[in-house]
Amino acid sequence: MRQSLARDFNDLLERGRDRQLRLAVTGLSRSGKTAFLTSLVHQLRHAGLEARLDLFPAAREGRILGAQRVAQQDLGVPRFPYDEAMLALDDTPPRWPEPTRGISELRLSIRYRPGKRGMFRSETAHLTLDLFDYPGEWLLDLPLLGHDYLSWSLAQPLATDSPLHNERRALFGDWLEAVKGLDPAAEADEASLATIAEHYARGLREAREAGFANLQPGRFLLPGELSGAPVLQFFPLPGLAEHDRASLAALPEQSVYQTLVRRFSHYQQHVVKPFYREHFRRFDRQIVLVDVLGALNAGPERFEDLSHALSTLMKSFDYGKRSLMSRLFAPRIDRLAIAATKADHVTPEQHGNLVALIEALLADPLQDLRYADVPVRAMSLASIRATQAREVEHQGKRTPALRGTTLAGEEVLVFPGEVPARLPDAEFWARQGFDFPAFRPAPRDNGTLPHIRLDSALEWLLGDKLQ
Ligand SMILES: Nc1nc2c(ncn2[C@@H]2O[C@H](COP(=O)(O)OP(=O)(O)O)[C@@H](O)[C@H]2O)c(=O)[nH]1
Ligand SMILES: [Mg+2]
Repeated sequence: MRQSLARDFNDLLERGRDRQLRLAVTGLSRSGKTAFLTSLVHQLRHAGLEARLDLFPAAREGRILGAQRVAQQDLGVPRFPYDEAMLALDDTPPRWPEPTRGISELRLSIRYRPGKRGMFRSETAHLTLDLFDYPGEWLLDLPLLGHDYLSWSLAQPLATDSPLHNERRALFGDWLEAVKGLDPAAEADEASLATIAEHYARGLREAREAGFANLQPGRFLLPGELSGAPVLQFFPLPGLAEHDRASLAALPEQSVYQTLVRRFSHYQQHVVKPFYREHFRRFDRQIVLVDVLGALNAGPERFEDLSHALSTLMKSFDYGKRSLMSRLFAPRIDRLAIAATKADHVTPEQHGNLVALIEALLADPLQDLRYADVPVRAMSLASIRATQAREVEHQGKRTPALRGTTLAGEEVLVFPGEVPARLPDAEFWARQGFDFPAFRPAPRDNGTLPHIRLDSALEWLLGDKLQ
């Protein structure tokens, strides 16, 4: 009661006055962050004009008067390359924006007329929206903060030789070969550690190319100025066990094991922590983007891998009281969205299943979030719709299909398959009922970027701030 009174009072004070919102757009690499941010900025800039945002009342009611990019607060962080992204999308033929290699941010000033309930009905107000884009590779390092070297090493997929990881193992062949002969107790040899670490980094890069998600350490994939530094020269040691902890701890300083322990902890302290302290601390809202369909398309091992990567990632965000991140940095996220991206890869009647599937995939973190009383919504969307829904006659029946242009420029009409509403089981994979090509974005012919339910995401993330 008291709390809600306080909230009403705050609302009253805030209304008609400038508001501010910091939104973090997070997701693993290739999950669709750049496309989402580009479309979000684009739609807001065209809201109230030609943008189609029926599920975003502030826009539908014509209360958004404009959105402009303004100078951001942190001058040391690159600006989100919105213009470059739009240029790519407007190219002939249209291209997807280039992947971004680092962190970036963008500040939008949104001018709007408060809703009917506002006290200052006729006045206009501003919402300053700070948007943050983090490389998926760096986010992957978050879970690493909850480990020490031994527990991290044991948690890595190749720590044991389970057949679950056969495809991954094939990509790490050189590393597995090289690390096999390495004795944790032997004296560390700088050059050989560097070589083995390079094999490991190459395995990670190839695994990323092959669609794997659970890839640590993330900086090995985007080393930037750390390229070649010893802090990036460690890797897990297969064949260790928790019950070796005491004997491993007793190994001499110069041993392979102790050297890797030092590098791991240096990486935690000097690479991962500063990133979160400086860039990842104070945002109010977060959207987590997940390419569920891409993982379905890639098969069972990749799907399982995504599931694992997401649950560890979400555990480290963990918005409840006990979480690692809240203990370290006390974030105050008051609202969260979890979105299955690229929904235009499946026919519209599958979208309900897609939401059910992402809820199943994130069941544990969703439960924790609800327990922590953080409002959260799962949805499916396409930031930039590249296909059109059609119906075709098939054996006398009308069935749904998608029309689009492949990256190679071929026009196709496809039925990509049914999305399971639950986590796919062996039977689903045996049927292999899922397949779609990547599509080229459609030319927008001076219109706004087509999307699916981006307006619904905007409403969930910003709607209340534009009341
Ligand atoms: N069809 C379709 N493809 C998308 C969409 N969003 C992203 N993609 C594809 O996914 C790729 C990766 O997206 P991007 O936004 O760069 O991912 P990021 O690494 O998370 O920033 C793009 O190059 C597109 O091929 C979408 O809404 N529809
Ligand atoms: Mg990106």
